[in-house]
Amino acid sequence: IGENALQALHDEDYARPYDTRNLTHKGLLFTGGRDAQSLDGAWNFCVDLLDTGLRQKWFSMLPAAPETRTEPWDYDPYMGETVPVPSNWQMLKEKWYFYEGSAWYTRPLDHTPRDGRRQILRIGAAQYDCKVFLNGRFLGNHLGGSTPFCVELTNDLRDGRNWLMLCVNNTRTLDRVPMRNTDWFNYGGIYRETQLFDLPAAFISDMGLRLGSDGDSIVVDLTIDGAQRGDVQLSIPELGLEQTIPVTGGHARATIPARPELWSPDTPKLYDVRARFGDDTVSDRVGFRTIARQGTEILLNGTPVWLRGISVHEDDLFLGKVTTEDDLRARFQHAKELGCNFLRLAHYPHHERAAQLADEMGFLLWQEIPVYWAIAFDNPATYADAENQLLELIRRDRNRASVIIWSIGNENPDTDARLSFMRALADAARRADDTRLIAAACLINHTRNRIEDRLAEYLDVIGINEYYGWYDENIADLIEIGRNSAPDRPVLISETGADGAIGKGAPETGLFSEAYMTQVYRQQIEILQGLDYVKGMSPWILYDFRVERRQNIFQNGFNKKGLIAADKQTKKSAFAVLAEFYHARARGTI
Ligand code: GCB
Repeated sequence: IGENALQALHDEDYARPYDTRNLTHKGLLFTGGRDAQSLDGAWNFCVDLLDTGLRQKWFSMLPAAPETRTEPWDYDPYMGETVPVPSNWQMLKEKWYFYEGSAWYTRPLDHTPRDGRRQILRIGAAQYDCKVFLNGRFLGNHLGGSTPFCVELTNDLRDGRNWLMLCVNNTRTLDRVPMRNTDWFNYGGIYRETQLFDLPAAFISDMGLRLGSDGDSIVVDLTIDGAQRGDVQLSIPELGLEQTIPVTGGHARATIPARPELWSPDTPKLYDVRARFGDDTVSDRVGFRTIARQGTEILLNGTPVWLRGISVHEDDLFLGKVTTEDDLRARFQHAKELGCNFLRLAHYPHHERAAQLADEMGFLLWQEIPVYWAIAFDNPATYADAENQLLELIRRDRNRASVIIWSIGNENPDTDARLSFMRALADAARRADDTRLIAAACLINHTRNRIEDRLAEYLDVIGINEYYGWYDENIADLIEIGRNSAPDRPVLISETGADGAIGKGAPETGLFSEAYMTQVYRQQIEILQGLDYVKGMSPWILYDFRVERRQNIFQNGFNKKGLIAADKQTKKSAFAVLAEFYHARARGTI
């Protein structure tokens, strides 16, 4: 038995050396408008339930013809089965459907070095822990299954053929964010785009733009990687704006007088923005608007807005969590048909294209991190992971006018540990971005029948998930809660709904019937529209979605609260009920 293999058999702490070099928001590259080499396509693949790969160091095995190898091997990264990237392995083979553990992805990278160029790898998302190896060297690991991360390859790339290996692990644990128990499917793998950026020695690594607080200016904020000084040329042609912004200490900031037309769902006006530093150019399409809360109102560009919303997951019958342009467009189209001006992207950061399309099509968005139910609120490592996911999301999407709310959690038990954890998250979000509202799905005190959550005072919008008529059978309690509560800030009904099975074997009446679901919608709408502090709703949910924990004969592995079935086509009757309400609200007739 070889030395590596022998050591591996006795090494209980096999994973520790690979957890120390974290890839975080600090290294996340601004990619707007940049060309990149796509690394999508076929990657060599192997599931690795026992983590043999880390123990035996598969990543350090050099490519060689089998007949020339001198030691036996349990896996050869350079030959064998391939899978497409992006994908979720559960959707590729039935035997991988419930697989949780590590999996290895390997592909060649051919490289010709050029003086002064830098190479940055970007992974759109990998669920959940992703360790990156290049030519046998460990370059870092990323935690969090829904945000992008970058790793610089420059100093480890060789002339000619290189080998990139990613070890992706989707094991549910108590200290992760989310933890072991969720109501959505634990898809694993590299399920968003992978890219390689070839950049000059100094480049723009971040660019943020927003409307100045006076409304008469645009505030620009740039970070340069690889140079302390120089000039950035910023232009917004449609505003006739051309500005030189000096860089000091690697940063460039400016407040530029300008009066852009304001973005809103009715007028989703976007401006092309371009920034150049030396040989490096980035661009973005940016809308400018204000969002604020005043008492129980939410003000968009100074005017009260009522959020006609719907919640959505990232889930597809055939693709799992892989998002396509067509699917996103169809989703927004359904939201338009419903009469929505708002979507809640639950319960984790969705594909970045979602917010870009929402900018273009005119939707307001709630974006969220998976601080879901009872995660390990007293564990500092769990906090670091949650905060990193939040800051990565903010960094990725802070130029998106559609995003008005960062949500920091969902239905978390009201403990002291949770309160300090989530207060810290709210502070971190505000420090990173003071131009948006902070929310969370908060709690109802069911004994006193009123909205009551110590977290509320640290939020701008109180999200309430309530299932009166479903989990809480007595719908009359909702009327009492409405009466007993007097929140000093806006409440958004971030969830409500009922399962409605359709098709063969579905019940005609009672729980899980379409008729019952429709009745719940009617009752909810009637009660909620009478509450003046309720400033919107995003019922649960647009489409039925896959989940391990729901296995009764009507669910069969799916949550059936969708207004549309999992085929994303067949509408249930509650769809028309909500649409009628939203269209009437939009017309101002109720
Ligand atoms: C909730 C959760 C959501 C679930 C939903 C349900 O409160 O926030 O993730 O899927 O209820 O259907 O039970």
